[in-house]
Amino acid sequence: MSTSPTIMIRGIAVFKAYLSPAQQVTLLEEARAVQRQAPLFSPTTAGGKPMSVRMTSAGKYGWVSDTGGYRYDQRHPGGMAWPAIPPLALGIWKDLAAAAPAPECCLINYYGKDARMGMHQDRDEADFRWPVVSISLGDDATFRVGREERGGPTESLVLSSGDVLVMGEKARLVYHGIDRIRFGTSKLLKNGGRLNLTLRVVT
Ligand code: MD6
Ligand code: FE
Repeated sequence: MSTSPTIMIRGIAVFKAYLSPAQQVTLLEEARAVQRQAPLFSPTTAGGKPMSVRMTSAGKYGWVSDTGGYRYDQRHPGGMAWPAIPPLALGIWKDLAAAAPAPECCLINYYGKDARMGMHQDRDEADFRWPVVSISLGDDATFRVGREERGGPTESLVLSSGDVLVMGEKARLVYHGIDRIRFGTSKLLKNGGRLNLTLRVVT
């Protein structure tokens, strides 16, 4: 595994093709095992609209969003505790976030054909000294990056299966989102689409 970024974009370190095709298959199997225990669900925004992305989590905390607002919770909406974080994802965290404590959440987002994610900041965690590590599997997606304030010019890059990015330090609170996915560009997921795993320290 390489440890110097392929590119930096607004302080975000991007590691293209960090995972080999075989590692991508392993991580996908680990993510599927999480989904069997903690099925993907469709969160609603605090305003009550369904999000186009389906989600689940692994680790001590998972991210949930419903009409009561969004928060980290120790239970899946179905009432069960979250499964353990996939081992391959933990290994990536140890490589790329070596100075940080162990991650407490691995959020898994699934994007079908028309899913996207609006521009947002990740700021529900207690300590912004620790980075968010993000792993992409499956179809290509356009990742958009702004600045620490809403609005203004943005830059974008295409994330492909096996790419990893680290959003930390000065980039920890930049706005970012997923414009759209390029459905069918990868054969990794049998029915197409994209999985994104993000690892964080929550408390
Ligand atoms: C995604 N990623 O790639 C959405 N957040 O599907 C995120 O929202 C994200 O990639 C924080 C840090 C890295 C990320
Ligand atoms: Fe995010």
